[in-house]
Amino acid sequence: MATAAVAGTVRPKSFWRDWVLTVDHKKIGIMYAVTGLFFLIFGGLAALAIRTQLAMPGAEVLKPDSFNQFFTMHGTIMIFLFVIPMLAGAFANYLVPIMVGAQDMAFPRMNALSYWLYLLGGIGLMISPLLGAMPDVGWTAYPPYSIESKGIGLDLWVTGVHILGLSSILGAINTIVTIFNMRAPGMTLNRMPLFVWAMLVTSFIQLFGVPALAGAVTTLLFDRHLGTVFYSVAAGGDPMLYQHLFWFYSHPAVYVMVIPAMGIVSEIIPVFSRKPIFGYHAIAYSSVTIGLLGFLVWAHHMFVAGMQVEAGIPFMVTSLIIAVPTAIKIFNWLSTLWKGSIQFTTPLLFSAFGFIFLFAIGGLSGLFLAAVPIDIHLHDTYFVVGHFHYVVFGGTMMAIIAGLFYWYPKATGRMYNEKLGIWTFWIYFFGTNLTFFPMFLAGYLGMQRRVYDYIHTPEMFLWNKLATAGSFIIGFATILVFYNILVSLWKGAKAEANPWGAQTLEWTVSSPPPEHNFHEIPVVTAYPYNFGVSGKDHKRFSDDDAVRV
Ligand code: HEM
Ligand SMILES: [Cu+2]
Repeated sequence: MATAAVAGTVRPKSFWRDWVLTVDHKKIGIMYAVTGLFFLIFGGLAALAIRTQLAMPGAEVLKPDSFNQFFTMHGTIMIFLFVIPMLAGAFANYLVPIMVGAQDMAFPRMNALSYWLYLLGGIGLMISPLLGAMPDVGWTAYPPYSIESKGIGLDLWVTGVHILGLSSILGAINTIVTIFNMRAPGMTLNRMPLFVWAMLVTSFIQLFGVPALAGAVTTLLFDRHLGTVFYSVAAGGDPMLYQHLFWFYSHPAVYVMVIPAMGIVSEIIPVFSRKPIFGYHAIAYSSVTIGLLGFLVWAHHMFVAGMQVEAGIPFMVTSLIIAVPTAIKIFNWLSTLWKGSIQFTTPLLFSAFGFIFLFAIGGLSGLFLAAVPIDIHLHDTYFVVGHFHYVVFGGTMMAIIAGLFYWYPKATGRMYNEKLGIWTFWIYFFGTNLTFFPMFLAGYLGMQRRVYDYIHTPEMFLWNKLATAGSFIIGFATILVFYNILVSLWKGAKAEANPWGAQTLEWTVSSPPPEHNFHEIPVVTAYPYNFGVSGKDHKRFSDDDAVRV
């Protein structure tokens, strides 16, 4: 055929054209993933440095000032450069268009712009170590200290956060428009995969939340350099204002990290239990509920910041109420697993044991912190550090790894090493509990967070040793993930289009999918979790009785 002959003579695209100038959502998704994983290395090394310093009382691995800089960089990198870009950038980009049956994002060029802004903001944040001026204010950058703290590092931090925020907003708009306008015929809202629902909610959170953060850090910059007094008490300003603005974004931001993770788990569990997901609508709408309630709880971070105790009570109530939609999801996943024909693959282990179990501990410990009287004791202790790491590490990180392995065959056209994946999971699971559970105990005993040493409190020695040992086990498990991903690129068996027998649209095209995903736009006729295996109890969930909307 003439066209084929012509096509055959076209020179292969250069790396520059193929990747740097690409507007293909799948390539941009992969770029986000590679960049995010690259930043994870630095965030992880900073964590190990902090933990090494805390391994034994009286250690002097880091100088006290560098210790502050390291936990600042650790928190900032993990949240702004790894978890959020990984979920809202990598997974959303790769999956949302193809899952709704579209050929690309609604605005492909803007999508590329989002990625490049992310990289630029990331460089802004990461360059300060090279300039010898790392910020030391914690990832929250509270004034008044953040106004007095000297050095260009913090200014770069503010600028970086600002650029990242812009990137997020553009990405959010793109995702929302893609979901509302680009769905294939038959893909009604109630037939959308649950991951897509999750990204819809998450994108709205970004859209409404990020401007508050941008306002907070910009006024901070003004106070530092332009002589404004937003946060200066002496001149009539109020540092509490910063905390309100900051947490108005940053509490919902934890849902930006957790709702997509829940979306990933909701995709994986039905596939490997071979059962329709239990309570599809409940899971979808509980994401919406969590997204809305998430904006009504911010002051639970400020119970002891000088606020009236009574003012905390409504925030305590809303915080506790969030447990309801969260628990709904957990029970739905467990009901889906119940009597399923479960295949214990790596993604299932990371979702079911990893995410559900560890996130449940994280969530339950959050209830203690949400209760004003208990928080007065636990605030700013290692109990808090244990709590949020069970959520972000035990929960979000587990889901990210589950998702990486689950969609690995789709994105690369290769299978990963399952045996190694399963080992990796158990090592992670052990390491995570060994690292973060002792933090609850140390915190309960009164160990403050962000302390450099604890030499006068012998009851904390053991817990810190265990936590540090655990963190190195986590580090080792992370190396195994990288190893598996990289080696399988060369050595992995070729992946079929649908190795898991899943029913969402991305599995109907080749692995990896062609440019523009679908040669012919698919027509969707059913909802994507109609599994059923004969001879099992759950056979009653056959195609006929399954939810069809
Ligand atoms: C190997 C895994 C990890 C270890 C050992 C670890 C350890 C630590 C330690 C010891 C601290 C200092 C405690 C404090 O600030 O009070 C800390 C802070 C923090 N970590 Fe992690 N972490 C890990 C993974 C993560 C991940 C995946 C995230 C994702 C969001 C994360 C987010 C944070 C944040 C936000 C802070 C607060 C930083 C600040 O106060 O400026 N960590 N972590
Ligand atoms: Cu919060």
